[in-house]
Amino acid sequence: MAIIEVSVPDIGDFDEVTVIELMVKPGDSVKAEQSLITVESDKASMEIPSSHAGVVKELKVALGDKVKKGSLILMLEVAGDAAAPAPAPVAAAAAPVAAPAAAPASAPAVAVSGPVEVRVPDIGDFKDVTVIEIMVKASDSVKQEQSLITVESDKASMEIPSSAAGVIKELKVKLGDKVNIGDLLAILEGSVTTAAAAAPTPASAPVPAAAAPVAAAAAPAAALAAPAHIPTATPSLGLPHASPSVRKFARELGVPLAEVKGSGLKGRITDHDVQAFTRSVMSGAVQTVAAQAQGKSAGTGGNDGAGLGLIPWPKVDFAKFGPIERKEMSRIKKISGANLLRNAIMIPAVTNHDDCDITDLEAFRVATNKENEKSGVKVTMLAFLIKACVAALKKYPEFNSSLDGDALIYKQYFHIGFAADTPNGLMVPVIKDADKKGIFQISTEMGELAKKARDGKLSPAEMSGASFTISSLGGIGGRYFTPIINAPEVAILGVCRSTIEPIWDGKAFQPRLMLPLSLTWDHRVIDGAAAARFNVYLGQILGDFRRVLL
Ligand code: CAO
Repeated sequence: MAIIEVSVPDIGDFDEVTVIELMVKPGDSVKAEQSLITVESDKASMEIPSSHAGVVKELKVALGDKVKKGSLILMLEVAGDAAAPAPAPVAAAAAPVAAPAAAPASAPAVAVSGPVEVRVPDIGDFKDVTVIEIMVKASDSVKQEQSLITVESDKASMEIPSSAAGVIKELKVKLGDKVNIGDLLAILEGSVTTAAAAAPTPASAPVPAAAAPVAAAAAPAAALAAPAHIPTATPSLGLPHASPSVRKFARELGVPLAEVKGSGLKGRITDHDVQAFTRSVMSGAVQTVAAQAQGKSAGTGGNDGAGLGLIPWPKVDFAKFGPIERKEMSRIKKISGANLLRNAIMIPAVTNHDDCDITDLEAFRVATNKENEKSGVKVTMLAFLIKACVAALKKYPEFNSSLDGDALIYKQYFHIGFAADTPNGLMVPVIKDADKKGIFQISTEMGELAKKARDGKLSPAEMSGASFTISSLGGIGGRYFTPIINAPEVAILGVCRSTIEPIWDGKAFQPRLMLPLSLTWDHRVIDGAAAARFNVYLGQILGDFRRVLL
């Protein structure tokens, strides 16, 4: 083991840069080339990597410190004696960095008129850097050396300035584009002033890259790719203050950096800030602007319907009309409400109503329950409905499918959800593999799941995986209703209270027990005729279960 010093390597023309981020702390194990600190000039930020692998013993810089080539960053404990000459600065071993060329601001300017191409200047070893910010737009007047875009490699970001003054006629890059030396950025027009070295050319002839006012990166190390430094007066607009690695981290997580509050020096966003933001979003404490906008358009956030182009939700001072009490909705109601609204809005749903004769089935159910009184298991109508639906789903498989883009996923399992009314709101437990279970087992499981639902003890697994859902209001009453499909399912069966009806048998009216069915289906997947057939078949089975055997 040996202790070595890790110092700032050659960072080219960067005279003094500010330490804006400490990426390691004492006790951390670091790999060779791992970034240790981020430093920043007025136009660029860069990460300084470790020259060796080892364990950080002591940090020798603090946030806000000014450092330059040779400044001690930290003491590192490294294995073996390869690094035995501990005090020797390791800058040489550290990847060298770009040496910016002389800023051309000093170059004499010449005035020309006509279109001029602005191209990516010599940015040293930077290849395929990504455009992460566009600071100007067509018809903007720009000064010579005004920053036009920001590009980013995996370790550094830099602003690319205009090589000339003029009015932007056309921008030739967009966010996310990869650019290289010589790529066309913009076409300027009007009275264009450009550096004398950069002979202004018509649009057809590119401005020579050499003339562009940026750094000529001298060193090849990709790990410490240093940004070109161009001292211009225009500040960076709008881009959140964060190092390239933090920006990359945020991109990977899909975190909108502009919404993250930085806790670092001068409000700089650190990776901890990104993590904390992600945690807040996941816990529901914070909503991203995009989610808010989406929520609004789905009516879950602002509820103003603006996203759908609707007039705003009415805001009424109810207290003006009489006494009121405001009560927060339960968490389950809020969650199910958001889901129901999305499903109601997004699914072109149609509901078919029908009645089926369950006179014999109900007689059978009552007799079965009588016979099995002692077993403690009560056979319910809903259990028969589940079995009948499984038979209908087998016959009409598109009802047991889900949309996946332009394709349909046909499920070969039959997991049936059933809506359960609970004090906290609507829940949908799922009977898994209902095709493989008998009426007794289904009745027992339903009883257990319904109790768990009421007690708020259903696990997420017990509520997921349904391929079709039944919502039964039979125990309560009503005639028909229009249930909302439980996406990504494509159909749902609503059942209401059965009543004795006079049914014409061809000779006379007979008192029959009729069960009202309401089948809602997704018209993107199912046609009206198929829905009618499904209901008819379901009714036939409920009328005579022997048909399942046919
Ligand atoms: N017609 C007539 N009577 C019916 C019936 C029907 N379709 N369905 C059930 N019944 C009767 C039962 O026979 C039982 O009568 P007895 O007490 O005399 O035996 C009574 O109604 C109560 O049944 P139940 O509710 O205990 O059992 P279930 O299987 O019908 O329902 C469950 C269980 C969990 C689905 C139910 O309790 C429930 O929560 N239903 C509400 C579902 C809901 O909210 N849907 C709307 C969703 S959309 O907002």
